[in-house]
Amino acid sequence: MTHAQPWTSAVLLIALGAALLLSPAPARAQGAGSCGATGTSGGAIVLDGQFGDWGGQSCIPDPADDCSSSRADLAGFFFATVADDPTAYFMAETFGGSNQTLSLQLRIDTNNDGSYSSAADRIVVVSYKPGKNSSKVDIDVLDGRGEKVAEISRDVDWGESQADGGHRVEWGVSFAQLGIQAGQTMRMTLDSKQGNGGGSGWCDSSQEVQWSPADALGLGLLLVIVLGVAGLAARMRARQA
Ligand SMILES: [Ca+2]
Ligand SMILES: [Ca+2]
Ligand SMILES: [Ca+2]
Repeated sequence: MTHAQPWTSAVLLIALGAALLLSPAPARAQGAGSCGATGTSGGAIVLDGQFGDWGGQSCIPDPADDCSSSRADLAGFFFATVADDPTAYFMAETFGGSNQTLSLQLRIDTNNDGSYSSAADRIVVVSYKPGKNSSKVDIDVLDGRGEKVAEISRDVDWGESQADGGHRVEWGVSFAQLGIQAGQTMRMTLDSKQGNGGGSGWCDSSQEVQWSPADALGLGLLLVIVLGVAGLAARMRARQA
């Protein structure tokens, strides 16, 4: 019964290829640099107002003194994905810690066509108010025309308290809320200003970056693919027998 052997080899080859394709790989970013580790690179990003999880993640450093408000003067814009988690994570750091509200808008050209203003594009609006020992962070997602897509948070403690410096905030947006598939290339820019939001008067902006967030599809899907291929091989063998 030698005719079964090529199928066995084919299944093994396809399974190996799938394993290689699906193995965790860092999301690609063009133009990203290092802003200096804020901790040890540990894999998972946890939205908890603690920032050690951002060490070693991709980052766009931003110069000092390019905005009249040190509170809104961006120092770094970080972004990351985590294996098996279809979420894009972000973190902003400013030079001046403060009890003042920091407003941010993350503009995302999701379809990478050079325009940020279509229904496919997204604007993530962040309001970060440090309290004495905690913080209040509100996050909303709009489309590129300003129509609301999702409310992500109200009054969550995802920023540094005044006691901890009051100059870093983290958040996450699911791929579904962004309207993207894993691995899709998009462009993005982060704008900042002191005080409450609104669509104008931004003080500082990060350099534009191109990013392909990927969640490195997990073992579950790999197993489904391998079982599917094995099932097909078995049916073909049965047909040939
Ligand atoms: Ca964290
Ligand atoms: Ca700056
Ligand atoms: Ca666009």
